[in-house]
Amino acid sequence: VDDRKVTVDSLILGALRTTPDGVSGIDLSSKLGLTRAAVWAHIEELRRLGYEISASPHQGYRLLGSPDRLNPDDLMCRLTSTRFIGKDIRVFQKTDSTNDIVGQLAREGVPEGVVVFAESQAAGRGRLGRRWRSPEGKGLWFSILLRPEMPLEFATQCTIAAAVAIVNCAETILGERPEIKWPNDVLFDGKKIAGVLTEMDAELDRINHVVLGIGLNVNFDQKDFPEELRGAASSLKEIAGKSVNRMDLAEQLLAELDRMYSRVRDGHFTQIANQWALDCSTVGRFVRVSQGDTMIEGHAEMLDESGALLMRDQNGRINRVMGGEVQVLNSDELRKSRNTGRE
Ligand code: BT5
Repeated sequence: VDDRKVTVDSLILGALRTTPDGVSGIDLSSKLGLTRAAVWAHIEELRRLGYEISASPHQGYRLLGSPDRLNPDDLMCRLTSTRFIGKDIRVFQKTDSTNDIVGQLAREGVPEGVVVFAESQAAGRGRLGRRWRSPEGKGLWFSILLRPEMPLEFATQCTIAAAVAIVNCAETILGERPEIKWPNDVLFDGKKIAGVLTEMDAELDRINHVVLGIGLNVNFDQKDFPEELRGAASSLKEIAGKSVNRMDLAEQLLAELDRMYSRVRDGHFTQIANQWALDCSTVGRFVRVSQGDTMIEGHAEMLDESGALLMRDQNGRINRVMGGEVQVLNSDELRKSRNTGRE
């Protein structure tokens, strides 16, 4: 039994996409159990949404072009074989934060895998109350509801899995792998192109749900970034030198997130952790991690099985770090830090 939320528009778009040479009105109406007039009405509705669909007596309906707008029905018809993610997809034109919407859905008991996109967010959030800039049409701003049956410390695995999925997907477009800055930043040439915000609701030792929020910069030019991000942020378009189709990207990214999350669920996090370690610019460096008022310095050794960063301090002790702000130390800072340690 498949519990996907499939609509008529989704079935029509699916038929148009699988038969690019055209599908007849009769075929569509018998397949969907609708009158030909009803099929026509749906086609008209899709056209109003910006889908370019030709209709001719010979070739029937043909899909000639799609708009640069996220469409849940279109995404649903493309993602037919995911295991967990994307069986229910919703798109908002504008919202405060997709993480809040998914959090709300989670409390209402919606099953895992629901994905909420927004074309723009008025109050997109980063960690620690920071802002995430999410202007209309420039990126993929979305959140996914997960309900992993795992102890709460494993929520970090979801964040790590998401970061690796973003890097895998970006590589297919850029031909090169971006780097990961622990735990949640994806950078290219030192500029941030994506971030992950993981929020969870848990009891003592059980995760109720995880909201995985992802922001990926797609079609920004440098001038589209607000002043404070210029030079510090980049986008796939800037790096690739051409616009990227957001719907194709969303399809690929959700499929990749589903593959990575399936590994987490199946207990194969180690595979992801190994890939992560290769991509991560934090591992193998001397770093400073700040968590509020406390600060830990040391050599970032590796991830443990729950996704925490293992750091060796000057005395050789291993510290397990679950979150915080990482800064890679340069040689000056390193010398200073060693001297302070000796006092
Ligand atoms: C993150 O936080 O990187 C997590 C971002 C998650 C955003 C998604 S969008 C969908 C979902 N709904 C939400 O409300 N959030 C999630 P953090 O590591 O705290 O980084 C935040 C910092 O990144 C900011 O302080 C800025 O310096 C920078 N920043 C803000 N917007 C950016 C952008 N579009 N591109 C690159 N950097 C940005």
